Amino acid sequence: MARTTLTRTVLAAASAAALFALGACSSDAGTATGGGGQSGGADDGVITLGFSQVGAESGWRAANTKSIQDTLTAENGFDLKFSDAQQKQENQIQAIRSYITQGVDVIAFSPVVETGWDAVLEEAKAAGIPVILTDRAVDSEDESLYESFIGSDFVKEGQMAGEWVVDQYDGEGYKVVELQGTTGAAPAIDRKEGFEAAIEGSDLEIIDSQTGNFTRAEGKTVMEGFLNKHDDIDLVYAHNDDMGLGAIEAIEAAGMTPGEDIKIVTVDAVKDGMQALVDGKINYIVECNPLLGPDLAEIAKKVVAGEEVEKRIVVEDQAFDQEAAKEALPTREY
Ligand code: GZL
Repeated sequence: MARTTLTRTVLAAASAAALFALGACSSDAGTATGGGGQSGGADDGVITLGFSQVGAESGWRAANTKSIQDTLTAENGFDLKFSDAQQKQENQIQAIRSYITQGVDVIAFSPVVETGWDAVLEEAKAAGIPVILTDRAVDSEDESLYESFIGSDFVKEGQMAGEWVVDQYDGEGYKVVELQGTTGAAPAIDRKEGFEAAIEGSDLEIIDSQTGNFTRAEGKTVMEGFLNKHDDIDLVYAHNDDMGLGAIEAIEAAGMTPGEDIKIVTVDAVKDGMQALVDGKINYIVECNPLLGPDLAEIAKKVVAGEEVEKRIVVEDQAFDQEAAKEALPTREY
């Protein structure tokens, strides 16, 4: 069956020049006033934006960083200040405080975990600096602490993965092990929730679940542990391609054939994952589009201009089986 495609509503602009090509669909969001009534910075016409990135843990993150850096350029009216938090919340909080001290026009970040942000976001609000969330959400009760959240629906991604697994393997008594993303991160929490909801009522059973922190190395190590502990694993559900690729290494080192002896389902659809899918080592991938730069640039410009912005911009995702991956891989942007 060709790829199970939810209608893509985000035109993933390939370059900075495609700002106008945005089409991110908004979910049932209300709209926020841009910048909380800020007069808007950028007196010189240049928007100084401070961005705190999670880290460089995966192929997805590298593609996401490239999209942001390729779009928020001087030619596009931005002075981008970019920091890599190496997957540590304290580094992100430090970076955000630094941007506040510098008096940037806008702050944007992908929160490594959902909790622990209210204090620093209150400081940004007190300084009159609007904040935009990209990729991952915060669990703050106070939605006035940020102008907009641009990112995929991770629960739906988990559901899409689970629905495919049920469709393919229900009735075979499959034993599943789960490689979770970073503990406390929105995609890890939500992809787990969505997958479990989808397999509810089937005869598939999750017999083990542990974080591999979204990295290939940790995914391999955790999978090695699973293989030592269980002799009846039928399928791996990995919250991202990189951990799935690590699992492939562990399965092959154990003398088994990934994609056959042990099936693998992942999320992201970055090039390395899609190649493994074409090669039959992964069986299904749900995409999580990392090209958020154009959406961020558009929302930042609106916020600085004091225009209304959508509180929630949902990046729609698609999914790939092997046939769909063979068709899509040659023209993949990431
Ligand atoms: C998802 C993103 C996740 C990716 C991982 O939007 O936050 O973090 O799925 C990445 O590959 O490390």
